Amino acid sequence: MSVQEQGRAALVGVAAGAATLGVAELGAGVAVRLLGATGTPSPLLAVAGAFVDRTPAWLKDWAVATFGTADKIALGVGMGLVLVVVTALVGVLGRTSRALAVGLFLLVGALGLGAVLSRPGAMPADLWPTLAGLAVGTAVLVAGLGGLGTILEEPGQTGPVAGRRQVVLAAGGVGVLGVLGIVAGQALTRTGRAAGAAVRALGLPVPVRRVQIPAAALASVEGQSPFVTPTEEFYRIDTALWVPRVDPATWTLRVTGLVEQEVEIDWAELLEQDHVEAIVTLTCVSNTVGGPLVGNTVWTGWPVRELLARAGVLPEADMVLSRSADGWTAGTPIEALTDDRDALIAVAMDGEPLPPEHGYPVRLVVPGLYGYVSATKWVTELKVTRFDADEGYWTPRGWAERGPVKTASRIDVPRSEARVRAGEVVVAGVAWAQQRGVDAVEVRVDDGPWQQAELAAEPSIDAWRLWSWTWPDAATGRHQLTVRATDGTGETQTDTPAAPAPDGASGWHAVEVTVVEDD
Ligand SMILES: Nc1nc2c(c(=O)[nH]1)N[C@H]1C(S)=C(S)[C@@H](COP(=O)(O)O)O[C@H]1N2
Ligand SMILES: [Mo]
Repeated sequence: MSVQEQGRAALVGVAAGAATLGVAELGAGVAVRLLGATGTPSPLLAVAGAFVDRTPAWLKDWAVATFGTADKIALGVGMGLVLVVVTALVGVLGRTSRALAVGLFLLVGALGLGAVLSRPGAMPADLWPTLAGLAVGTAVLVAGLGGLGTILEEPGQTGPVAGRRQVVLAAGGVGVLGVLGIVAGQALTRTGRAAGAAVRALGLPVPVRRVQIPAAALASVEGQSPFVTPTEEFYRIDTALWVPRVDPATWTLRVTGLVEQEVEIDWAELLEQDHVEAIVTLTCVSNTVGGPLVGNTVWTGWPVRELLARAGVLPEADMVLSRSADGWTAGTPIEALTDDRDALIAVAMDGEPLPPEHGYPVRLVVPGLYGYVSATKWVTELKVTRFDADEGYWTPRGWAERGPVKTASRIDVPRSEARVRAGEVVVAGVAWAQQRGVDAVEVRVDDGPWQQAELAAEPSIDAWRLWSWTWPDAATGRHQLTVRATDGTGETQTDTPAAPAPDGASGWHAVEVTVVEDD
């Protein structure tokens, strides 16, 4: 088989794949938008979701480290490449055996169907878009291979043949249509899943306790993180490939498990409770030393302990497994939700309803714990249970059962690899030790002595603390600046480096700068 023939056959395979997904994704968009599908009828999103769920910790770390919050885009590109290669192979195989090609094609389709069925909230009806896609795709494959095959069987053929060119053109056209279908279907699905402005206009509770942020807590240095992270810049981490659309009108939160009585509240009831404001810094366990997966804001919510008290927690319970609308779970030690810290059933951040990607309409925020064991977005259930009976989503995937936040500090300015002018150089950043507070921050130039940084006010031990230090006499050349914090219990951050897995990174943040002549 010539390279050219192989190329044509590969094109037919890819066109069949594109046709399948074009029909399936368009159908999925219709299923989500018009038919109220609760699962994941999109085979692309279902396969991606199933893949993410099975991602080992090291791969997740690598993906976050390499692509940051673009990890989902990277996953999409990767899946696209794999699909092109596999369908091209199907096409080439079809030149030898049409039956084998169709068999392999349907096998890949079956994986998609399995993925759709495995997603949270899946119903058999979620399968029809993929089935319809497979029917169309198989027809394209058989017709395309047939077209090429007939031509091949004509004896003594040499130059270009009109029929063959027609097959190639048709396959190309089908491929383009398929890609358009995929794009349109995904757009339908995703916008359908994001909470619209209409449902967001439902109003917020008036907190019975407000926080005051003193001016002395705010940033004083340009380039330093603002004390309150703007919501649109707040990091986002979750396993959701589309943002779950949760309608407050039908949302409820149930307390189940080891309780005296099960309790369920709806949105209207939640808004009637006594909400409070709390400044809490949220951190991801995947954050590397000096990394960006941390943000601070004012949360508004109803204390979790009050809801748990209504249900009556049984004495043997030691964990709450919170579950989100998309099936994700976190296992939180019961004491973190029942002691007097501001563990909230939160409905607002920075005075606004939660954006869809941060958990609209309701999420948990628990000071002192990494997000993966506490900060369930789109929360719908609190199952009171035991660590020896249940585990949160990330625990069987290589992350620790418990995730208290480690004391950390970060240099925001100067940035790593910055060029700064000799003389006075302002060094500034943030430090956090939720539940313990930050008592000191020190900065060191190269191997010099530790110098005390100036600390901004600390309106809450659960919020990060801004700090700055003026390097009085920066001399030309390359230098390293290192920071370390001491928490409210007097313990200084360890310099022993640790990777994020299994329970959070440790080590001191350092940046390299080049000091240039002052002119
Ligand atoms: N439903 C759901 N909630 C979730 C997660 C998730 O994957 N699904 N990830 C958690 C993790 S690991 C973190 S760090 C925080 C991040 O919250 P944010 O995206 O609002 O910053 O959400 C937590 N809540
Ligand atoms: Mo996280």
